Amino acid sequence: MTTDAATAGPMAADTAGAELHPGGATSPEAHGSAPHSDPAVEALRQQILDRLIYDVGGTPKRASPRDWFVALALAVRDRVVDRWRAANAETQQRGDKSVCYMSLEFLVGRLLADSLGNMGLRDTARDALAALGVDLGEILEEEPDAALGNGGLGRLAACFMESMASIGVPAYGYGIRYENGLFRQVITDGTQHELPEDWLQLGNPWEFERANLVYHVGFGGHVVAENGALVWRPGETVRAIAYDTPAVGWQGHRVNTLRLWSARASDPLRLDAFNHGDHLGAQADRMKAEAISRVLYPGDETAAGQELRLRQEYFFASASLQDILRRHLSQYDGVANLPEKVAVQLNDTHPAIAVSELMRLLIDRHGLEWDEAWRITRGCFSYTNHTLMPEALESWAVPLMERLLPRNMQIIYLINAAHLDAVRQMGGDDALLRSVSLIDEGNGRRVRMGHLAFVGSHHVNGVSALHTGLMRDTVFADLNRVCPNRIVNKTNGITFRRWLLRANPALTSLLVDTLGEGVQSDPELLQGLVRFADDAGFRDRFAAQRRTAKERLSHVIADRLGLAVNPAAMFDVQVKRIHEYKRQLLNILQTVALYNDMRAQPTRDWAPRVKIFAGKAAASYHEAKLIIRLAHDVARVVNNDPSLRGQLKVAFLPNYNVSLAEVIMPAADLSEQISTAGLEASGTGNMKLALNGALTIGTLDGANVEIRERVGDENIFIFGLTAAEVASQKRDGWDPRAVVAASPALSQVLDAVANGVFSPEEPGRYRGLVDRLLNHDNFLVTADFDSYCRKQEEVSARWHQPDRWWRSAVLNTANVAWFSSDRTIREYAEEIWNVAPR
Ligand code: 26V
Repeated sequence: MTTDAATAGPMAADTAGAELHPGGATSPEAHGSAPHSDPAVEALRQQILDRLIYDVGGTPKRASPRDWFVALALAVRDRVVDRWRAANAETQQRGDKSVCYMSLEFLVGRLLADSLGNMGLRDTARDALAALGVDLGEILEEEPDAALGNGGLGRLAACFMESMASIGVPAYGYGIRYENGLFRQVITDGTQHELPEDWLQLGNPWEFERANLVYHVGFGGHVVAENGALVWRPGETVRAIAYDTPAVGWQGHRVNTLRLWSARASDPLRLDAFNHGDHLGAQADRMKAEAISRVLYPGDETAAGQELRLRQEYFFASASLQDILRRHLSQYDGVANLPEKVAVQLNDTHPAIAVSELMRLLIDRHGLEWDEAWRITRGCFSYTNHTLMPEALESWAVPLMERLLPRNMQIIYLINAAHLDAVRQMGGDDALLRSVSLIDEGNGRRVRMGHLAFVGSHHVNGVSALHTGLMRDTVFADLNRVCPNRIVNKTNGITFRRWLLRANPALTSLLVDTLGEGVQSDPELLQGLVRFADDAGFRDRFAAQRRTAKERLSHVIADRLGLAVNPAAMFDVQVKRIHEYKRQLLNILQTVALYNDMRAQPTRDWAPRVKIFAGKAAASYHEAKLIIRLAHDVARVVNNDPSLRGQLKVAFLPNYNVSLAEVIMPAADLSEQISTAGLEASGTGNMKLALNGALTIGTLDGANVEIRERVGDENIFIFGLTAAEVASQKRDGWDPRAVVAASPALSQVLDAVANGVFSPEEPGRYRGLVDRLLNHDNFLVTADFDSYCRKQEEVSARWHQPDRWWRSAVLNTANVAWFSSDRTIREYAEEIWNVAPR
């Protein structure tokens, strides 16, 4: 094993070519293209050619766009590697503290444009490729998205990796290298189907396989007493192999490491069985082991699915901690100073088993006493909570934990005993003890992973001010009482490099022209736009740049849906995972109400709108899939009704992912952030849309609250019940039928939906959906409907006053600099990690 993987070991594919051709440079004549006069362009052109010939094995004449993509990515990677080695060497030599961001999800998207942009190579690459007769824009489209995440939580981890590198926080991201990331969504007749996303099929030029960086992770077996010590004898061992991807910061300032684990069987082939003709059985162990890194979020409907998920969590937690300890001990004599050198952030409870695993490694492998191990463990960990929804709070059945992780289960019991003793000493009664226990006794005995993460951490954070307040007051109220001051807030952020500079080059060039180059590095300079909000000429330029983005999105809509939309219409956008609490249904029902109104008053001066939806539903989430179906059914009717004269269109774009988001965010006029108040922990799409100049229509939920504080009440459209009102209405009981009866518009909409106006071929398709609203309406769709529709009318009225609309839009862009993930990371670094950015 090496001391530091980024500075040692063979670099797999990329050095293979160099060995064949140590001289490196190829003569331009050999490939029939002339040298470029700009030396920087010429150097990159040469490097791309070398990579194409010696690594891809292609020739310029016959190279496919994919070949050029790989050649360019490898050429860029070479330059990144130099910075990477330098950054790692410096951190090690100075003994700086570093961050380990443990996350089962990293929703990275594409890396080429990001690396080029951050390395300042975008124009050079464009010219170098042009000299080879290749178009950079086309090449960028060749890269598949790395979709190793479900939604906001995974994308946050990716933004944080970019920000940590940009502001100079030494960091490793630890996760799993899933062979199949998030499924590809295909819609046929309005129904979602899930297809595997095979992002690694053609290889991945960004990663380095560290064949020499391997850890063993055990499962099952027994704990036995040997010479007075407890020893775990696992029944099965899986190998974890590291794959490293460089994470490049702004202007190549620092390069960190995303280290993802791939699972391999310890004993890939039972040769005896194979030779006896059992060809499949001989490989069964291999299949079982490798299933661990096969798919992101395996379906957990079945017991087998749940077990696989727990195996994933433990596999990556154990491998990552073994790696952290190995790196630490290569530099220091012991583990006593681990908390001074590493901060380990648990991204949600998915890595929470790391708490007991670090205890196990410190005690069983490194011979520490319990108290010292606990001091180190609590000194290292901190935990971020991303949802308070009860059905999303992770817990594992005790019998499963005992069978799969017997030693960890013993340690969890011991942690719990010490924790409950302390609470008892504080005078805690039985009710308090039951509520703060790591074991839920009421529910067939389950380990509460949120409690384990909370107790094992020095800080616990929520992701917006409102959400953190709700953590203190609701789900974690009792733990907060016994561990006061542990909960802190860290409002989420987004990386402006990806979500403004790269996604919206038209707007960025206007910002640079107006505010200077500095705005690219320092988002606080966006404040300077405030004084341009009342400048009609500037507002026109702002609207014109956004028009470019809207035309681009119109083309995507035409290509993918065969639907013509008017780029001059208001683009009203709701893009995010499909979930009942996010209330896409509320938006669709308002669309139907608007449709009814437009037909009833055809001569009114309607604000033309395109309702744009995108998002995936979990494969087994039937209600969410039905909402997708309804959106399509409504779209079919609305889009084909000539009486609307094109004033309303509905577009559901399939397969929402990071790359599609990069096209949508710059083109949105209206940002729909309409979750039931109290249920959206933060939201980050809300920040991306506001930054690009969309006005928000939203509830006082998650980070919307803080967006309003910054952009000002007159530049955001807030409606609906507050979190406190939602809680009291639920507590007091309420009757959705009475609410519907009191709203003629809603009654009409629900009648139409329930009676098959949008599904004439199956009139009863939405009967159940409407019945659920009338009988339960758990997400208060009916309760907020009228308030939402009134707010939408205000939105339309504002659209009719372009001066006011664009003034508000400019003020949104001007005032959201605080939502940069650089700010978020600085706060974590200072208040949680105690790491100094440099
Ligand atoms: C998952 C599930 C799955 C089971 C059914 C209910 C349910 C409800 C919520 C979730 C979300 C799990 C964690 C998550 O992704 N949270 C998101 O984290 C983002 C980054 O902090 C934040 O912006 C989003 O508001 C939050 O939903």
